[in-house]
Amino acid sequence: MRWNVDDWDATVETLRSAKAATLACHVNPDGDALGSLLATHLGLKKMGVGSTPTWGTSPAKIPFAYTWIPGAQDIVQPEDAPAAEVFIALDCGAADRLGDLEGPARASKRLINVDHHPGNENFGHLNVVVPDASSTAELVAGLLQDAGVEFDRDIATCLYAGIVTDTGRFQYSNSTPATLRLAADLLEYDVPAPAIAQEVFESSPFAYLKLVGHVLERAVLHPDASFVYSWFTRSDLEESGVDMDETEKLIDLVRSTRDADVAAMFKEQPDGRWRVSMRSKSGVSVGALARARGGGGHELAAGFTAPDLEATVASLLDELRGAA
Ligand SMILES: [Mn+2]
Repeated sequence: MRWNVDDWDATVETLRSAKAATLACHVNPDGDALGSLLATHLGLKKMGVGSTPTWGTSPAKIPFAYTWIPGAQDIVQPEDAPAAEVFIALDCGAADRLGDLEGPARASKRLINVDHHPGNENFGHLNVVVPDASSTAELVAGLLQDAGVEFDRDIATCLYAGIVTDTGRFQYSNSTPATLRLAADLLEYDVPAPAIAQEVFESSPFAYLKLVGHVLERAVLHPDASFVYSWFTRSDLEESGVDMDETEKLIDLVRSTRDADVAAMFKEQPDGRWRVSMRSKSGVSVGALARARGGGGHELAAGFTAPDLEATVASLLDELRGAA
């Protein structure tokens, strides 16, 4: 084990001795959420543990870019998840990221929290929280290895999917030599890396391109704050036929301009509030900006929810101009 985590050995022991476990990643799952969820699930199955993978949105529907991921056929709806003695939360920076499953998670005898988000509240009975890890999948790889699980193509594929997405295809600063060595080891199991790249990064439905068009056309740049943002509404999604689950990467298009260090994407929620995703390329911690607004995340990638778009932009501009 590379990381110095107090609860590591107890977590490995719990994985080895559990009879049954319910597993959940965060709502609106991304590649790391799904990859770490299903790698853990497949690993537990191999150890003979009755494992149920899910997440707390009804219906829990796999995003189109991940329908190929091994273990997807085992995912159950959150209301059908059994009240197992062990509950494993994966890639959840806070307990409320479990959505509808926060209650069942807290009610379980043993709640294990495996995550790499800074500011994680250690909401589990056992906490494997490593902000230096590239991905939750990287932590799951270590836990499964220490639990004696032999990797196979399916497990390696899930782990690789988590790592390649959370590192931005090994481009972000969280990509350490150890991360790349692990990825190389995973490729030894015949992981279909080019096919994963194509499915995850180049498989947009045509309708998605139209939504991208709207979002980019609307983008607003504030050079004095080095800030760029854009937004989309519920009716944009309805008109384009794109699911909220499929909008995770819009922020990456907006952040790609050289004219801003900080980017935000405002996504209108069913209740009319805005889910705000933020990214930073500089010393500005969007994690701090998000936490100050009741959200959370990493220093360079974070999010929060706000009632009003204009007021939120104004308050972000105030802080960013102060920081500039
Ligand atoms: Mn992650």
